[in-house]
Amino acid sequence: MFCFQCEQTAGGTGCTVNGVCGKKFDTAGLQDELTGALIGMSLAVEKYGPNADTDRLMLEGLFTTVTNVNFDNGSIAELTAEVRRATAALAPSCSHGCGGCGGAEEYDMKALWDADADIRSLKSLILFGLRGMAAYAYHAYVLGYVDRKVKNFFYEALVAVAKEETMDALLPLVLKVGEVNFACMELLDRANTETFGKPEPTQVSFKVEKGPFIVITGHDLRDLAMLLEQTKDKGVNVYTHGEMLPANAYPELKKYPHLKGNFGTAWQNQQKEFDGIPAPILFTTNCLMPPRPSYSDRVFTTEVVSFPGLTHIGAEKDFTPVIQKALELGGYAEDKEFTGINGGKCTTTGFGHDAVLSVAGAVIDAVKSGAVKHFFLVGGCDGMKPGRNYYTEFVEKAPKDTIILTLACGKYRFNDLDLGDIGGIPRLLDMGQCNDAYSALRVATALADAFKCGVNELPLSLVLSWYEQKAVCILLTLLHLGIKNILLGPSLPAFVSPNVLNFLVEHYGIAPISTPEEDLKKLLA
Ligand code: SF4
Ligand code: SF3
Repeated sequence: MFCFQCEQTAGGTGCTVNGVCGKKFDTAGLQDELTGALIGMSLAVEKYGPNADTDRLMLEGLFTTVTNVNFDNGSIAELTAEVRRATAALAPSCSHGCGGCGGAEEYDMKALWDADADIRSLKSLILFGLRGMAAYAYHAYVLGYVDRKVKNFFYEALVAVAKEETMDALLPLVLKVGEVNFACMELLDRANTETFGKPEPTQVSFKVEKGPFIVITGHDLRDLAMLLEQTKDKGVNVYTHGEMLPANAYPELKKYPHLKGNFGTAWQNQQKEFDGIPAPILFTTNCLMPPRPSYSDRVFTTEVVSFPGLTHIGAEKDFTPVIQKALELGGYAEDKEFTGINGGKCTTTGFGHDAVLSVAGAVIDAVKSGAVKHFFLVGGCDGMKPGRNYYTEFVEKAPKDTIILTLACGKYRFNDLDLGDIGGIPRLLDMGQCNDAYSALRVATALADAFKCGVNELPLSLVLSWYEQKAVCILLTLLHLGIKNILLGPSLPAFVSPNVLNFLVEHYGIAPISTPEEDLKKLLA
């Protein structure tokens, strides 16, 4: 196997025996085969045009290969077979006479992994960015939202992965992934806010009340909505986990009184946190870690998430087995207090672009009067590396006249800290999930307009953490928008070759994080 798509890749270069994430070598092979089949399907679509089946399979297929989503060989092989059937259906007769290839050869992923370092790097940036973007497009799609430009770009970019062999051809496409991902995040923002209302600043407790409960994790708000509806009046409470936390701020979700709060912290702590809780856990997206035997009978998956031996809730979305499990386990006998990693008992979320821009006047005045000196966007994915404490320290050490915007699961490093406020504006503003990077960009653009300058001229610095492929597409969006001097950690991606890195440093001033003290000094200079 070869896989180097995430930050915890073996030795910082690539997983070759089994994945550090728990993905087995045969599963990696099947994911490569699936990706090769999707590229083949794109080549056929180039000739014959897409249809509803190929559109859906493109999103499901790419999303399935995102880190910590699908470990189940059976479901991956079945999806690949579906992709092949859809491809064949595009062109019943082909030049080879095989009748099953849609007139296009599947792509052998070995050609990518063995390519020249720079070509491999650029193609990986495109492919991994597409995988992350597919997850966002998928969440919008299940809510009935599709953007033609986004939808068609998946095919176009995968064709380029198969056909283009020069840096000149691939480099613009890398940035185009960022451009299209901006449209995709905008689409998902619209899908979420038009369906569930505009997020409102909401305090979220970490306490678990006595009685049966369900923990739901991942990014899919629609799954949470359906679970809340099905658990209504059943005496079962629901707690968010991980990237589901911001769901507590959406009016159409928080209206359910049995959506009680948030359990646990970021994904990498799940094996410890889920062990021993008297409740089932439902995974709607990444990040699933191989469950320990001590709690695997309580873990359920849905959508493209799958793990051998776990109960999967299919498209009919009947959550009865999860609800039954919650009733059977019964929850805690008494209310139980939990805390965030710094000992805080609650957090506040819901500072999406509408909430922040509704107080834009106050924010602008605070900057003009000097009460607010600088904004930091400290966000992204969390992960295992001990060096990720950097982000906690950075936020703790940021001067009191600075505001921290945050998003995605990296915020669990500091979202229970009480940072106080500046003239009524909270110093820590949780904008939501990783896809809500869209909100951060909307706010940054609005501030730039108000101060009649570019985003790079604002007193704003981006200090990002990455782990999986959604972070890749977001980073590409930031580059597409011309945002400079981003600090990235805890380590730089293995799939960025030295030449490509030089390009990013020269044109965008990207740099690795160093120490909180040094970085703060540099950014505030
Ligand atoms: Fe390794 Fe990450 Fe790939 Fe898993 S997803 S196999 S940890 S590089
Ligand atoms: Fe976290 Fe997995 Fe990336 Fe949506 S849940 S940010 S790591």
